[in-house]
Amino acid sequence: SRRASMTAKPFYVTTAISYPNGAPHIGHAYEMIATDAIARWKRLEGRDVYFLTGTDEHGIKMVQTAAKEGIPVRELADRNAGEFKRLAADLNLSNDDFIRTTEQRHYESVQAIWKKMAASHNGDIFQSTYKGWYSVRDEAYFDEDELTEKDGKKYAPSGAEVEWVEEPTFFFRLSAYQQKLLDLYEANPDFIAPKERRNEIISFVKSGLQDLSVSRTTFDWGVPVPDAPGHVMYVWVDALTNYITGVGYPDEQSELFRKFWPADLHVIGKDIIRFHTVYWPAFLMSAGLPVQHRVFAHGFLTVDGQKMSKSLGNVIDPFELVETFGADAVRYFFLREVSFGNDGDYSHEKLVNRVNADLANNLGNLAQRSLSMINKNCEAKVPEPGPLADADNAIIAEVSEAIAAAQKAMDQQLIHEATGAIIGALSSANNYFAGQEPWALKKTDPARMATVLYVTADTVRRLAIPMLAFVPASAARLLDQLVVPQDERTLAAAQLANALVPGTELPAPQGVFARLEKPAE
Ligand code: ME8
Repeated sequence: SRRASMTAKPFYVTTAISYPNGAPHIGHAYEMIATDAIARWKRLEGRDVYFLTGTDEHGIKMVQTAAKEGIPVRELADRNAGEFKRLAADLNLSNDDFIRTTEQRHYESVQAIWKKMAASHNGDIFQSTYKGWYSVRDEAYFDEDELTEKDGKKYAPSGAEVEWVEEPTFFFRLSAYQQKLLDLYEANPDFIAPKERRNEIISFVKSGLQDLSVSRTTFDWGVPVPDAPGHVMYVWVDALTNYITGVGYPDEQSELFRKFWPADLHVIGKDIIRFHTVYWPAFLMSAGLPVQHRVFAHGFLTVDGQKMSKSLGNVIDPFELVETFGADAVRYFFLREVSFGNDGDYSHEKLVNRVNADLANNLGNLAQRSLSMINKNCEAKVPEPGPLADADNAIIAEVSEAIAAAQKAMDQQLIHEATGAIIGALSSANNYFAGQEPWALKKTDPARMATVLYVTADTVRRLAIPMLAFVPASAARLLDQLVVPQDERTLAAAQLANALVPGTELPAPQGVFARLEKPAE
């Protein structure tokens, strides 16, 4: 209700913003799915959620890819940003906004934070000289260890010759933030997750921080540095600032900003933790803005045990995956199969096995068997339960514990544990149903049959509610079959046993989870 949303505690969650220099791959899909599950779970908790995703469109890679394709860089950005938006829709994402860093609102935001950092009391932005090995053909700098040497000359990985270049650029005084960052990690033990990542970052910061070069003069596809013709920002000030642009910055008085900043959670991949847990809090402190609460770094996906790469030809197209298996199957597979925070592996076979075992056989079967018995034997109405037996109370208690365990897991973003807890309870519910043999009770004790069917249907209701976070479309169809009102699709309602109203007329049951066939190679 409106009143609830005005008083509910806000929760702001983001994905990384992806480079649209190519079409999205399953790594991108994975991050979107996991973040969406977290956002949906928080909504089920009753939190007032804002969920942002988007694209990071500036930088030299975009310029180079567009040149290779022979199209203007803006055209490349528009085309691929469109693909990322389409992926979000195909995966049934519940994002509240989609930000593109080429939007006017973002230019205003990045220039504003830059000015704040430049005006900070120790002058965090200053001009100096950036020195490095530069390839004119690649229009990029390379680290010494990326180069090969031949006949006294040095070459980039592309084969282009590099030269030593010194250009005037702006720097950010990151070195001034070492102690402040260490204090931040100390005061906020949950700032970086998983825990091992936290230790890595603390030792990195302890080893000393160098100032960062944050502008370039060698290309112009970026946000112009204020009052410095020829300089564009490079690239992390631009990229990271999307998280505040998305909630209205530089208008710090806007409703969105006041409600949602600082962000509760940035979900990112393990390759960009440093940027999110070192640079970003330092930029925010420099600009006098509150620092985000938490960063969770997920692992990387491989395919059939191998790194995804174009040359191996094993890049999985997430659009094809959704088309073949459906969004809920794809979502469920990644959420259940991969320990969130660890690397994971995709294979068609594992997806089919996992979805068939958990969704079709476990959840689907329980719903289908109980609902079709109700349809045939209870005039298609929620049956009237009699006194509860020990077996009934045991399954009711087990479901309560499973939902509580899932909540505890989701509080730490342990999504695979949360799904595991729900599926475990479903499996027990199947055993309960099989053990009570309601089909046999039909003749011997119809009142007891009604009780078993009631308890089973209510169990399906209670477990379908948390599943809304993971398989939103199918879980909603299940709840529709039980005629559960929209405002009772909350975790609080899931924790109330026996809430199905006896006598409620139910529609004819329909299968919700079809068994998947392994696709032909
Ligand atoms: O890093 N498995 O963009 P990006 C799992 N624009 N996750 C993966 C992955 C894989 N194989 N490959 C990439 C960027 N990712 C920057 C971010 S944020 C202010 C700027 C994840 O398109 C990656 O870790 O390379 C990152 O979180 C996201 O996908 C976008 O990666």
